[in-house]
Amino acid sequence: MSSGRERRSGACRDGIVGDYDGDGKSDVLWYAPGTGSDFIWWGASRTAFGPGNQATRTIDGSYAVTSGDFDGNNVNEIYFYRYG
Ligand SMILES: [Ca+2]
Ligand SMILES: [Ca+2]
Repeated sequence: MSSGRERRSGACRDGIVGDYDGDGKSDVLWYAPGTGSDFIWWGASRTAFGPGNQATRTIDGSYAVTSGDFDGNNVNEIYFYRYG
């Protein structure tokens, strides 16, 4: 797994890589702590990877985020953790 950070539309987002739909291609969750918009870029072998192939998600709140296959079914889950 790797991660990165980007700034778009005024929100700073963390990119969390994982295969969230289990198709064998890596996807990226772009998560903005707080109320900024969040979305997933779906990995694809024959179409453009990026904003043209994305789904919007609403994750309000500020969390530490990571991903992994925590139950061993070859699909990554996203783990949100709030300190305190
Ligand atoms: Ca995938
Ligand atoms: Ca899993």
